[in-house]
Amino acid sequence: MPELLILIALLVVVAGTAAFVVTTRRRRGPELEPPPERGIAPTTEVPDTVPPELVEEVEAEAATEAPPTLGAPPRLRDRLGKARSALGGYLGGILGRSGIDEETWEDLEEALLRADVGVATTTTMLDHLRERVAAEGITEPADLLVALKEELVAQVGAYDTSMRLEADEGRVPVWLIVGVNGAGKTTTIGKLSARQAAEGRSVLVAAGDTFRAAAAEQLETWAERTGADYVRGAEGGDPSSVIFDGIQRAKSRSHDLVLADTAGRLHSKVNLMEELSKVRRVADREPGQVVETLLVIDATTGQNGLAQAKQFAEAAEVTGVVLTKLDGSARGGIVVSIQAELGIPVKLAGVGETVEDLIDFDATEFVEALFADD
Ligand SMILES: Nc1nc2c(ncn2[C@@H]2O[C@H](COP(=O)(O)OP(=O)(O)O)[C@@H](O)[C@H]2O)c(=O)[nH]1
Ligand SMILES: [Mg+2]
Repeated sequence: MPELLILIALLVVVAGTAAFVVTTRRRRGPELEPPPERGIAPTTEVPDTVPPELVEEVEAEAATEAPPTLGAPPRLRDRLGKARSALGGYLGGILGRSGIDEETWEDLEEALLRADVGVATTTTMLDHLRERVAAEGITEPADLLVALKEELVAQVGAYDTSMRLEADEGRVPVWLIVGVNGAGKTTTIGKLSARQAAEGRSVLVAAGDTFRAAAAEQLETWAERTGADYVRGAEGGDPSSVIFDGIQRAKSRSHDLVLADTAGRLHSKVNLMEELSKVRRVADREPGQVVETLLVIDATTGQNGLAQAKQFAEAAEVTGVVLTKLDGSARGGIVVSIQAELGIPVKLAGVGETVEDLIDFDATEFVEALFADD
């Protein structure tokens, strides 16, 4: 009976499609699931005969129920309060003079050091600026500041700040997040996870900080909030295994990206840097591939952050820095010295504690924000 066969075939196709839809929805996590009572999208639900006022109502309601999107990121200059005031006073003094003299150079040096640019980088930059002033015949303090801005932008902007998302065929891209305790690793993972979800990627976060159970719980909360898949291990467990488990799960569920948290300190006597090297090796093993190793540095730790960066860069092949707490009492100049001395680009800046408070680092915007006088 051909009719019966066709009917059976149709039923199989319909059931298959329904099962596929159900599983894909599950994978997106509970937060992104549409409310159960509505079922289908409101635009298809509205019959042609519904009066226009009602259509508007339905659509307006639907808009508020849409999957979570991220608001616009804050502007750096609105958050960089302390960093600006560190420079501000000195720059005012320099501009107030009728020409460029030794005192001007001393003030500039003091301003850069106070802004946390660091001795080595400040010296190099000012030497270069002096040459330029001589060569270009700059005599006005205002022109000197313009030249200084240009030097800073050139120094800070000489790096590729893009984030890699592609891995080799069949491998899962991993972003490994490293840094000392309290720097803002877990918070940054939450922000990154939200951003990736908003861009349409499915993310798995792996709780590689097994030092405290609370750390895994904090990450779990972020995962739930941002609709990410999540893997954790036992407290005091092996961080490499947790991350490797996460990668395998991400592979089997076809996630687009693994964000791996790590500890800033350890239970065992194993050296933190040795442990991180191991974590990186394991995470880079098939099916995983570490495409970014992001070092999170608390900008308020000033030049101390530079010392940390040196250590981590040796252990974990750091590809970029996330500079957090630029909204706090940070003075910002650490950006310049990290890049100048280590050649590692600052790729992202944390400017607050909420999910939106992460911005792509941009050299021109940063320097303009530092010098802004409103
Ligand atoms: N003001 C501010 N606080 C931050 C920022 N990033 C993280 N924090 C806070 O710093 C503290 C430590 O962050 P956490 O992510 O737990 O650090 P972790 O130990 O490196 O994982 C928390 O209270 C965060 O809310 C930021 O960009 N600005
Ligand atoms: Mg943490």
